[in-house]
Amino acid sequence: MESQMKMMVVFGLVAAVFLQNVAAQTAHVVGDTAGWNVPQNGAQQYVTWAASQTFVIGDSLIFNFATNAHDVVEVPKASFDSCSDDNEIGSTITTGPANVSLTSAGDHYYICTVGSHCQSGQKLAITVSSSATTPGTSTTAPPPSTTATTTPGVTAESPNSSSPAVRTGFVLCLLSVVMGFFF
Ligand SMILES: [Cu+2]
Repeated sequence: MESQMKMMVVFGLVAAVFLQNVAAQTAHVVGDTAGWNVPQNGAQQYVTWAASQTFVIGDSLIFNFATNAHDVVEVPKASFDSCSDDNEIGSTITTGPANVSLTSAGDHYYICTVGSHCQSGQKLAITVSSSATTPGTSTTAPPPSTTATTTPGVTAESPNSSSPAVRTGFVLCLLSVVMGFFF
């Protein structure tokens, strides 16, 4: 009975770590409750929405719309500005709701090509950053400074690549302490 409790504690710790990593990926519901539609108040609606979000590689966009009423097409900036589907990136998504994964950093532009929806403001521009620049990890960067002072070139890389490894190491250490304590 007691050993079951111990196992529960260990599994709980492992689960907590996994959840922490999963939580780093965010599904952004485009337009929130308004969904992916012709905005009531023009293009500013999606500009305002995008400004309220932080997009990171690994996140996803969820476009909520009725199939065939709208579509989603990623286009280059020039096409976004002119509401044309020239040089379309990938394929047109016509089935809603649609889940679009953000797999590369930089600016991404999405429009609806149905009727004059884009001209009426159904267009979305977002900027995706690499996961290394998330606020949560950058604030914990100082520790590497002890070794970084002599190797400036390596400084930029070490927080990015080592933070998951450091976390894993910490957890393994914690687990071994817990295991040693209980068993
Ligand atoms: Cu539309």
